Amino acid sequence: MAPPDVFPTVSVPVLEGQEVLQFRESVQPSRCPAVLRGMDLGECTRRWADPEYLSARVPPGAEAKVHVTRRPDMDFRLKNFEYRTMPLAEVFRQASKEATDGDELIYLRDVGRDPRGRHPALLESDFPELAEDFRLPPGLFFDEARLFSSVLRVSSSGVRVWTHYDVMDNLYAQCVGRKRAILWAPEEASNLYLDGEGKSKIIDVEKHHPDDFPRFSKAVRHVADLIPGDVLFIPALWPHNMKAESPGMAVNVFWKNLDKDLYDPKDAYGNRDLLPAAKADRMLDNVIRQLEGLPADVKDFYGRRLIAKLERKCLTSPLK
Ligand SMILES: O=C(O)CCC(=O)C(=O)O
Repeated sequence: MAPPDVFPTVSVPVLEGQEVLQFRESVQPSRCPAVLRGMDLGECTRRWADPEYLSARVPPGAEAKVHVTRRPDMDFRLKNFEYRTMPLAEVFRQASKEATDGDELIYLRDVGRDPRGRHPALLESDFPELAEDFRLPPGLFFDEARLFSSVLRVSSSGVRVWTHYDVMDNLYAQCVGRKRAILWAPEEASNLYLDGEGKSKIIDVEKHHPDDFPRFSKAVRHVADLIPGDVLFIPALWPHNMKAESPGMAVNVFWKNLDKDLYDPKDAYGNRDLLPAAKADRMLDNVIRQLEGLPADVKDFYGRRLIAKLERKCLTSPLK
């Protein structure tokens, strides 16, 4: 068997006890991920492992829209999954089963109760019966007035969520099961081949892709192995890829860590680019159009000059 592909890797620091209390003073300002271990998340860490408990808690007949796939590495472009509306009780039962190759796998990301998907998910209003079992110490991590969403996630073993970034700080609380999180610093952005929607084009992140994505191999990955009671701090703009190593449940909480006016008011998921960045991106399309009529070598020259200018004016460290 071929040896596994190896990437430059660092472990995400695991903080416990007093260190967790330093979140606002040192962890969040560092703009680096950290695992806050041994958090008291409420009854969820004990009760939610039991699908029968969960099924009995939610109202009879309650349904949810889930991703269903037979391929553990979900691919948002090839859409190797389907959206299916299922009874919640069945979601909990099916996701909790140990799956074998080719079985249907489930991934639920709560999208809120608004049928048009315009309102951010909130555990308290979307799943009030389950919200009683979950808590994060109020005020310890961020001012409550900055809360954006709290999202219930349910996952079959093996499901991997594609690499993407969000624009808000995020605490990912692992309630049941094990999860491996791979994160990349924002300065790796150009090595991750992000598309226009902030998702990486690379689905298989365990392999090198020398032909299609040559720069990917040098991107340094930060890895965290989460267990129940862990809370992973995912700073805004850190692309991340998450794999369920067992059936699992989590709640993740997004908050507006920057000036509220910077965020897109139509954003329901915490992943639309900040308004000035989205505007700059549209303006760049215009810049590109300006160069379009030029011969390829001339366009290449001016393209490189523009990149150098952006590097000089916008980056805090040189392009890697
Ligand atoms: O449920 C997962 O594993 C994905 C979580 C995630 O991508 C996020 O919190 O932004």
